Amino acid sequence: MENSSSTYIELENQYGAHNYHPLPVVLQQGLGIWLTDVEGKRYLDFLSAYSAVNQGHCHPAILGALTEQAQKLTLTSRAFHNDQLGPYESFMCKVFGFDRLLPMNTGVEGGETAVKLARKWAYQVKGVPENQARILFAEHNFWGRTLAAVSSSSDPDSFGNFGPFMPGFSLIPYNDLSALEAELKDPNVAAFMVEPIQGEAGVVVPDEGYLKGVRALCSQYNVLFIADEVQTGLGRTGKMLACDHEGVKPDVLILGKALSGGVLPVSAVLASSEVMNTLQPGQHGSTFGGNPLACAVAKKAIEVLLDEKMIENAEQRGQQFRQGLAQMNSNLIRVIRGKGLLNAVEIVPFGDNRTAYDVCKALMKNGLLAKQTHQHIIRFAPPLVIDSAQIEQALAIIEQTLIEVQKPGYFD
Ligand code: IF1
Repeated sequence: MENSSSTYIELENQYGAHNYHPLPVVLQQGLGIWLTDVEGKRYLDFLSAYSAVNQGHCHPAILGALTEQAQKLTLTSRAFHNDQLGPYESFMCKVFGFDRLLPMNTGVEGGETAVKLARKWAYQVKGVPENQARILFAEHNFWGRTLAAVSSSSDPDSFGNFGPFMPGFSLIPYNDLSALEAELKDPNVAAFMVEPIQGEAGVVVPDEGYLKGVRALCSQYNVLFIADEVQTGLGRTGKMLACDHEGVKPDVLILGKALSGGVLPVSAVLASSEVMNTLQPGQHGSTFGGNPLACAVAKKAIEVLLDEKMIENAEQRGQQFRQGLAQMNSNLIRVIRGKGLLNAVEIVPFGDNRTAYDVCKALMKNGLLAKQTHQHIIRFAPPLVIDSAQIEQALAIIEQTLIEVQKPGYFD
């Protein structure tokens, strides 16, 4: 007899760090937009592993690239060349329009790399005095869990009791160009690192024109515009990059998550030669960065995104999803926002202070997996391969669930 969900959960409780509070579901299989738990129950995945599975779970072509390369060569370290890295770098630079790419593994390593590049560029190109370089971040940003990342966080859950923090980091309000310009007047500012849409903050979409304004101000004050597209990139918002909605090109682009289709950790930083060549051999890197397996998988993950028109589908399905939510006229839905298939709903507190987590548990019971971010916001982000009928199926589950949770005795 297969172990039950509770058996697996108990093992994690007993032997694992408690650094997460997952929904009580134990998944065993994934294909496309579908996940199956150990009891054989199927779910629509509306989290996509925080946008790491844009191409759908276990995409056959991506798995094909993985298994083919895995039989040949997985890792050489960068002490030697391999036959996958150069073609991958060339492909990526052409797709995204940059001179050079630095391969890393996790998204936060991409962020760390971008920050180090910005400091190097500040000292060696802009002429900022040594150890005086400043980097600006937006309040409510999220770019990972390293000490540098949490040093730029405004969320006590992220930085609490992890001090002392990285010096030279400053926070400014998101979506506020005058606050940005006020800081940019300081000639020691090296860069402004920002998410084109803030994911963890609750899918916060800035005003139309904000990104254009960031681009113009960073150019005017000779400051690097670093776009963290780890979550918003690779088709998630209905364009290849969220920056594309305003036609702006950052100086440094950070990619991760769906860069591998959720198959293994792959991240990348793309920039001009002026920025990238501030790094000389031996000044940055990683054991697995640029490994042949990751390069083969990432190249295929981008190819399927393009060949299967997933980006266009994200735009169409996202509009359908937001319209469907609006037509529900549910008294629990306060706000609907998002672009493409990165959407969020703010839930009005109900019952005896029931929150988004309670709604997510109820959605799980009805066969849809989503996750709250902060107390009253639910993020809905299915794989970009979802079709129109499946969007309707998801909307029906959401509508039914929002009615059920308000029935007397539902939570008894
Ligand atoms: C967790 C959040 C999302 C990211 C952006 C960089 C990274 C992330 C915009 C770092 C990672 C993940 C981390 C994961 C949960 C998830 C998350 F809830 F934490 F905030 F998506 F919103 N830039 N986000 O969203 O990439 O190093 O993780 O590969 O830490 O719980 P990573």
